[in-house]
Amino acid sequence: MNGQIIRIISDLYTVKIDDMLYGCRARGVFRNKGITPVVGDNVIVDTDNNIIVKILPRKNELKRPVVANVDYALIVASVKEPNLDLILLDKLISLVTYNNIEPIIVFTKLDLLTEEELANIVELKNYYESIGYKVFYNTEPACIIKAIKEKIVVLAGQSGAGKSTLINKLTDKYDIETKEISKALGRGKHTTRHTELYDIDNALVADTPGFSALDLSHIDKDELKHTFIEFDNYECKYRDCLHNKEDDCEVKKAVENKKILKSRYDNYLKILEEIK
Ligand SMILES: Nc1nc2c(ncn2[C@@H]2O[C@H](COP(=O)(O)OP(=O)(O)O)[C@@H](O)[C@H]2O)c(=O)[nH]1
Ligand SMILES: [Mg+2]
Ligand SMILES: [Zn+2]
Repeated sequence: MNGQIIRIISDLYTVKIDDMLYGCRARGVFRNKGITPVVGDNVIVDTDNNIIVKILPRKNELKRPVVANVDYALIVASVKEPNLDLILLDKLISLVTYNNIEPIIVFTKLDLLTEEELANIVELKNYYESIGYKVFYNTEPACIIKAIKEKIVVLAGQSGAGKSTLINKLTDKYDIETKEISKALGRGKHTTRHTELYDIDNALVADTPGFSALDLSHIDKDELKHTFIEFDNYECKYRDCLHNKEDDCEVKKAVENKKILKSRYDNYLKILEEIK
């Protein structure tokens, strides 16, 4: 039968099959081949003997924490303290998209904004939603819980953005340590020391995934443009157009016509320059 590994304690694997949990061992053959089943793996289980007999191909795999088949990344972006960092946001969106993970944007600390600043955030939210992303505020935990139900989720975002606070808003099961942000630096201290998977309404959520290095260098410049999903709506004169110096670039025209958000395009060019 088909199931998914949701917990591993030493060599005991908890596999969820339909809505039942099975305590399983893994077949010795995996060890010989150097394959280790990880949380998130879709597996085939011999339910007569409670043995995992096969690991199905992974759509992605994170090294820290070790988890496979991540569905969503909750990209937590504070709008103040630390200030909204749109290039970081767009980088994270690209990075997770490249890894076959769907981004969900969560803005935090809206309570620290003036009304005028708030209007800008609403506009940004509308834009990211218009290109197909789910966008929430951290003040709507019920909507976030609904969106991630039964999925494997990682949290990403700057230190001090409010990731641990968000988990505490989503569930009262854990009470994760959060820290005052350092006023001197205007940014958070590193408060998350260890990684763990939190079970939130049957969603598995990992704090601090291995994206902190923000290494986009393995992304090819021809692949980067497809991670800016709205660019794919335009057909340029040249099929290999990088939307940079080429003429008859429909993406550049769309930026001029305000169909594409200027900051998205500027951030694309910056990232393109970084990976070249
Ligand atoms: N005013 C305000 N403060 C917040 C909000 N979310 C988090 N914080 C504060 O920001 C600081 C850093 O939050 P934390 O969850 O530890 O950030 P992490 O490093 O991303 O896990 C803490 O002092 C939190 O209390 C929010 O929505 N509004
Ligand atoms: Mg934290
Ligand atoms: Zn183009």
